[in-house]
Amino acid sequence: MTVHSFEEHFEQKLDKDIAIEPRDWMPDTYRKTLIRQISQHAHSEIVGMLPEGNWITRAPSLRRKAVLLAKVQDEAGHGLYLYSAAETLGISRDELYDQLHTGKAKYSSIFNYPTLTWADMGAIGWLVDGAAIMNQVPLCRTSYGPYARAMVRVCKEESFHQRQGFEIMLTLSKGTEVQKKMAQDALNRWWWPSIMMFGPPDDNSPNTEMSMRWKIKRFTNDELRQKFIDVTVEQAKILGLTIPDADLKWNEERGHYDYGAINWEEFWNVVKGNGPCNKERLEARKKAWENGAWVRDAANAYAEKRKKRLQQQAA
Ligand code: BYC
Repeated sequence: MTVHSFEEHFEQKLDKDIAIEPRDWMPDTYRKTLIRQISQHAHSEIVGMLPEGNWITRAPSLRRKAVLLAKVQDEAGHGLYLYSAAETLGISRDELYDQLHTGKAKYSSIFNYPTLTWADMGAIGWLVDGAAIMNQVPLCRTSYGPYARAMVRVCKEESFHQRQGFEIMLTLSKGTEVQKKMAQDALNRWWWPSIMMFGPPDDNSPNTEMSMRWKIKRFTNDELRQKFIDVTVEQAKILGLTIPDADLKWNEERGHYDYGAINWEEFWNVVKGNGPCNKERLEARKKAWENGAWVRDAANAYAEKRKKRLQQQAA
């Protein structure tokens, strides 16, 4: 096949919604943008363990502790599926971690905010995992096979995460005055960062156009943000909590909620590394990497020894 026919074959697969697989020919820029998106997604899962991990020892009951522990473990698993999917594109795990540790690769802005009270566990599950589901369900149909397949399992687990968060919020909002206040305070702090998670507005999103054409993204940032707001406003009504946006209003003509101006300056500031917890999060990941050196060394030594034994047996 000529380069031209390779390209044609790739385009035909995209047109027919046939998944692109690791051994298929793909444009270099398609490979690069996938590595960028999948690895940033993986880093987000792993860094995302930190804000909630902060509350495992202080969960208010054994049941809450067990549920939170399971959720945080799920996130480690999501990171592993995603790193494995990125590796199928020809980048090593070491390189991926290095990009995170040197600040070359991004991770989601949302995980640079602190978790101040137990209600934050509710708000994260309800809003952050809710936003993640909205973004990730369409990714089950993303054009790259290994990424799409990883997303199927991730989304199943995310729905449990969202429900456990909503249940915490429901319990608090139906509890004492103090508990209700805690829930409202958590909603006030997490609402805007959650709607920023979907990324910059479409007219300022350099990657969207190409990613939509390649069917990596199935919806634009603003489309997903609107869907999330429409669904979540109704859920807030069930909780009896108030979304902290004075301009939030149902628009009959559009069939959607209108919402107030997003502080994009805050978003870019966090993305650039200047959010409340950026330094702390990166330090924690680097420390975990350094402290894990002996495990990697031991695993390598064992693998080496086993290889030698097998070679001796075969000789
Ligand atoms: N934070 O052209 P754009 C989760 C960057 S959920 C930081 O629109 P794209 C979890 C973007 O990378 C969170 N950076 O980009 C939930 C780009 O910079 P580069 C993870 C952001 O890729 C609960 C630049 O801004 N989910 O893991 O077309 C518990 C311009 O943006 C953000 C995913 O990663 C942000 N929020 O669209 C635990 C989902 N937004 O790379 C864990 C998969 C944008 O050019 N990813 N930037 O230097 C996606 O769907 C897309 O990558 C995005 C951004 C919608 C996030």
